[in-house]
Amino acid sequence: MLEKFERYPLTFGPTPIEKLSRLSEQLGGSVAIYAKREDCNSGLACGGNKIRKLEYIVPDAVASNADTLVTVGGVQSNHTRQVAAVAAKLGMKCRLVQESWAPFQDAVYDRVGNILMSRVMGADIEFADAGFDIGIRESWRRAIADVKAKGGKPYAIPAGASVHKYGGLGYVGFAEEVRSQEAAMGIRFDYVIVCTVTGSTHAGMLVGFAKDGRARKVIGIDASATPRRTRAQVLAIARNTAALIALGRDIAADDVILKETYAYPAYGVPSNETNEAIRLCARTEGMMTDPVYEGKSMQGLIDLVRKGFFPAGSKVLYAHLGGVPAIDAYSYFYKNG
Ligand code: 5PA
Repeated sequence: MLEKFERYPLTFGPTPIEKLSRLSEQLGGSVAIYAKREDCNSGLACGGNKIRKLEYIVPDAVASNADTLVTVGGVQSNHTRQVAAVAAKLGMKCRLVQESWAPFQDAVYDRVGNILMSRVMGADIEFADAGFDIGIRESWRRAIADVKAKGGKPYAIPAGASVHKYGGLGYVGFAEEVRSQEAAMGIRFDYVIVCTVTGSTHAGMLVGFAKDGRARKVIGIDASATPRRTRAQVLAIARNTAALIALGRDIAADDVILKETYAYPAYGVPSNETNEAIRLCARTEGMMTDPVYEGKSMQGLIDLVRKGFFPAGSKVLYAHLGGVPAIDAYSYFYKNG
């Protein structure tokens, strides 16, 4: 599906699929849960889903002769950290705008985790006084203009690398990779669980799995708490990506399956249930998830299993998209484990 697109390798290769036997047993044993470890996909500053997306964006950045990658996210954005790592690897500069997306302040929220790494990797960081929003950001536009005004050549990467013409391609590749792993393992996954915020991870998967009729088996767990906008953005990116790769099939609004009830109390703030899910996964599998994204999709997965959403005998693939560095900025929640 992606043969005609240039890919700049930034990952180690196909990510491992691991069976989560103890978690599956703990949840009753009738559903087999597996994890695809996108959190272990690269040596670039802990990796994560943006590295897979950026493999299809970097060739365009290099071809444009840019000298500075410019992007935006929250203070503890995983995306901005991954862009900083890619810029370092390419020998480019990096300009990051960090907005106040999460209505939350642990003691050293703006010092540890992702932002710490971005600083160490040499990114030029500015804070902007704006709340959560998955759309095109004014602060980002200003930063791009500022780089230009100072004689630099910016390459613009939107929030989450999502609303970019090639933003959906990386996760089309994920679906292709899963298909070949399924063939090697002699199994077929009935569902894929994905955390959804800016939308291109879900959108790419949806397009990739549409090829074998599984678009609606991709279950997005909203962590944005603005699900109407997230749903619309997933659909727009999926349609754009389907056209780009000449999928030969329309993507319908109903193809976007998004569970909207796990993002409370707000983007960037874990609920008690999120934290219980993080602990259960950590204590049964030694697999860490974060309070902003993957902890919420883990919460959704656990709740859906407990509710009987997946028929007995189902094989469910949880896409672990990374994000663990942010947990350092939430130490207050976990001071007793
Ligand atoms: C993020 C996003 P999408 O934005 O592609 O929907 O992915 C959601 C997601 N899991 C899931 C992790 C660990 C993520 O980091 N992170 C954003 C960031 O700024 O870090 C783009 C929001």
